[in-house]
Amino acid sequence: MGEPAARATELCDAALAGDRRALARLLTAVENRTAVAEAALRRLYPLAGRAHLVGITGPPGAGKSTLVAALIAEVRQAGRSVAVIAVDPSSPITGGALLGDRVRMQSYAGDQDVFIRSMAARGHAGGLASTSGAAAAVLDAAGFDLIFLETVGTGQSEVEVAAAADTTVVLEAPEMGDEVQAIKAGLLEVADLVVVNKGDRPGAQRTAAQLRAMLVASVPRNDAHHHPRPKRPEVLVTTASTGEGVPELLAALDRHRAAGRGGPAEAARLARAEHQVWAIVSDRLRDRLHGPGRRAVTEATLHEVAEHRLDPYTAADRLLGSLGWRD
Ligand SMILES: Nc1nc2c(ncn2[C@@H]2O[C@H](COP(=O)(O)OP(=O)(O)O)[C@@H](O)[C@H]2O)c(=O)[nH]1
Ligand SMILES: [Mg+2]
Repeated sequence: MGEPAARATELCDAALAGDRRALARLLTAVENRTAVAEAALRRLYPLAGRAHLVGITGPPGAGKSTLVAALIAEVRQAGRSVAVIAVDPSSPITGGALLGDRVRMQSYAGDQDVFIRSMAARGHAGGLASTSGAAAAVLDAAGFDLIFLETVGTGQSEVEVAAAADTTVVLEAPEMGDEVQAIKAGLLEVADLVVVNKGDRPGAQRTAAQLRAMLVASVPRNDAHHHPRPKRPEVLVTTASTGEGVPELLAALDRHRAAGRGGPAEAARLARAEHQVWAIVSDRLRDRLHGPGRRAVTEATLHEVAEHRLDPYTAADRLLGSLGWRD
């Protein structure tokens, strides 16, 4: 057994036995896409598939982190375990700016059934989705009942991360201005549940009513991941800072999960699997084509395309041919 495989076995054994430091190290390996991570995922993936993966996205400041904290409290009260992956460079959930959040999170310091991890939104296109998908698989294998993926709904890749979950929650806050209204349309398409947070603010109920009207007007359709979304999303109102509406939100998440068996959630899982496998296939192809012995030919071919001396289809055939691939 090679060095990375041995290290992976050691970390996996410890993480599965409940060692949270080993779990954190595995997630670091996943984030850095190391050989240890790959070996660990080969081992852990068959153990995953039981957790409910919930994406929470929305504009910055809508209250995602505060809501996640409130959901953690609710989930723990029900005796269930929960992990959070915050894919948000500005997320206060573990490292950041907002003292209130940090204080709230700290009350879980000794709780084995709460695990919080922030993840940098970096890497190549699709990298974020495959990294967070792999991180979710590790946490799933470690036995967490619920996994929340908090992403800021401004970039396409962040939205995709949340949309690849079993259940996608899009958070809005009342009267956030025109700029946010523009984001809204795109975000709503990926929503299984829409939550208007800051229910204590004036206009929350009106915003919820407007959103319900928008959703009635829009024809349900499949999103970028080809998830069938035949059901119009429910619109709920929460006040994350007091916990109001949070039990109802958790109940709605559970309902969506229960209703999704054999339906949209299955399709979401298939789309996620496809995305993960294709990301690995394309990484491997790229590595091979730029590896020793092939790099010069690959680069020369790319230059020919850039200079319009070769068309991209012929170039692709030639590169695949150089790997011995013929159809
Ligand atoms: N009034 C009110 N403020 C809230 C509520 N939820 C969050 N906030 C505040 O809104 C700000 C942004 O919250 P945060 O959770 O960091 O938003 P995120 O950027 O979406 O993660 C913070 O000052 C929170 O305390 C709420 O329900 N009501
Ligand atoms: Mg946040």
